[in-house]
Formats: sequence, C-alpha cells, structure tokens
Amino acid sequence: KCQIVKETVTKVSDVNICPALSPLLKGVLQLSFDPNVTLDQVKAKNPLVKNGLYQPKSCRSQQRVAIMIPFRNREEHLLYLLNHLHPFLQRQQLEYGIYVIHQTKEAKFNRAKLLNVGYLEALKQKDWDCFIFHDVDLLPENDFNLYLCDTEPKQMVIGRNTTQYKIVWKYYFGGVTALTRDQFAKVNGYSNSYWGWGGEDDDLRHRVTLHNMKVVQPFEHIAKYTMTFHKEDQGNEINANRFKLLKKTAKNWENDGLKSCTYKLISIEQNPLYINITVDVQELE
Ligand code: GDU
Repeated sequence: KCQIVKETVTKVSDVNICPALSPLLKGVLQLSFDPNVTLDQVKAKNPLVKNGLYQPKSCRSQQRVAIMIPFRNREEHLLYLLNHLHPFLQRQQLEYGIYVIHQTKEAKFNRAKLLNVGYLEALKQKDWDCFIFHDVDLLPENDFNLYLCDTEPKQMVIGRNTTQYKIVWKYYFGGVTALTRDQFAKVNGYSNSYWGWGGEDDDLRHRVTLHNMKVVQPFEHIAKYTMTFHKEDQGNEINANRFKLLKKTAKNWENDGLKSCTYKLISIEQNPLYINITVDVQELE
C-alpha cells in the first residue's frame, strides 16, 4: 500500500509545469567572444545537453522549443551562439533542441527555404510546439527575453548594438522570430523563392497579416541583441528581385512554402551540442 502511495506522489511531481518565470534568470548578461573557445569547452560546460537536446529535470517545460539556425560558412559565429544560448535556454527551464540547417556550397543562399526544411525535418524527430528562427550572429542580451511562443507570432529582436539599440524598423520580422507549429503551418511557412539577401522576412510578415494574425514583441529594454561582426557573405548577394516577389505574396503564399518545399537531404548528424541538417535546396529539375 505504502509503495503505491509513493508512486502516485512521484507521478504528480513529474508533471509539474515549470513556473512562468524561471527562478534561475539573471537579467542583463555578460557576453563573451573569446576567440580561443572550443566546441569541447562548450560541451563540457553543458553536460546535460545530449545530441543537441535538453530537458529540465525538476519540472515540465511550458513548451517544447526548436531553435532553427540557417547556416553556411559562419563557424565562429555558431560557436559564440552555442556558447551563449545553451546556458541561456537552460536558465529559462526549457525543453529545447538546437538545429543548424546547413546549406551545401552550390547555389545562392536561401535562408527562408532552409528554415522550411528545418521545420519539416525537426517535426520528424519530435513534436515541437514552438519554432524560433534564429540568425547565427545574434546574441540575446537579457534572459528575460523568453524563448517561448505566444498566442500570436513574436518578433524577438527590437534593438541591436550595431544600431545603438534603435528599433531596426517598425515592420522588421527577421533576426529572431518565434511562431508556434500551427501558426507557421497556417501561413504555409516561408516562401522558397528568395535567393540571396533580403525580402524573405518581410514576405513572412505579409503571410502573418494576411491570416489576420498580429505580431507581438517583448519589451524594448529586454529585446536587445548583440550582433557579431561579419563581412559580406559570398553567395548571399542582395536579391534585386525581392520587391517584385513581395508584391505577389497574397497570390503566391498557398503554392509557395512548406507544402511545395522540395530539397535533397544530404545528412542529419546528432552532434553533442546541435543537430546538423545538411541540405541541397536547389530546385529539382
Ligand atoms: N547566413 C549564413 N551564411 C551566409 C549568409 C547568411 O549562415 O553566407 C545566415 C546566418 O544565420 C545569418 C542569416 O543567414 O545570420 C542572415 O544573413 P545576414 O546576417 O547576412 O543578414 P542581416 O544581418 O542583414 O539580417 C537581416 C535579418 C535576417 C534576414 C536578412 C535578409 O536579421 O533575419 O532576414 O536580413 O535576408
């Protein structure tokens, strides 16, 4: 009899949802860009992260959160981000996974399509509730900026150090953006048609407003980011076609997005600190 009672108690405490505000939060953070930091050091500092995944032990996370990082040739930035983001997300008591969606060398960079691939592939692994589309070169400066989805799509970057923390622009919907699994599916994800720099973030915002959703954001003093310096990337030149494409979002969103995202999956590797999805996103003939 005693044993049965004990078991019941354990079960109840197992399902305790983590508090809305974690007691582990620190607020404004010290950022570190040590050029000598290694992946092994970051791994040693995060012993509870297994294959890029983490789950708090003492409570059940409010949401299962997948972080999606579009990536090519930015190894140093990735290291800084992993070094910062793992402890940050653990302090927020989140169940999370970090996915790096790595575009193969050929073809212009296509950030949006990579993020569609990440969403589709990550859902094959786990039933994620919330997707945070995260540039590799942005580091959150305050851990009260909660990496959780909201009832409406959420823009998480408001100010960046590089622009003296002034609002990037009123309709900015890039950098770090959070949508639930269903919000993202409702708008058919990102467009697959933006090759090179620019436009894909505005296109997603159009999709969101076309579906009568609003964009919410954290408080300005919390949604601050440090951007790591980078030179112009090869293969991500400005997309001169972006304004033409942006005029067609209302017409095209249904036929251009998650449902029509074709790609050649090269590999999925479960690295200790992230899941690496290597993909060729060129259009199939
Ligand atoms: N990226 C790479 N390798 C590349 C090019 C881009 O990994 O060769 C990834 C990185 O994650 C990078 C992201 O794509 O952080 C965005 O590219 P940039 O850093 O060049 O773009 P910006 O800093 O100008 O970012 C803004 C928004 C982005 C996106 C972009 C337009 O913050 O979210 O919308 O404009 O494409």
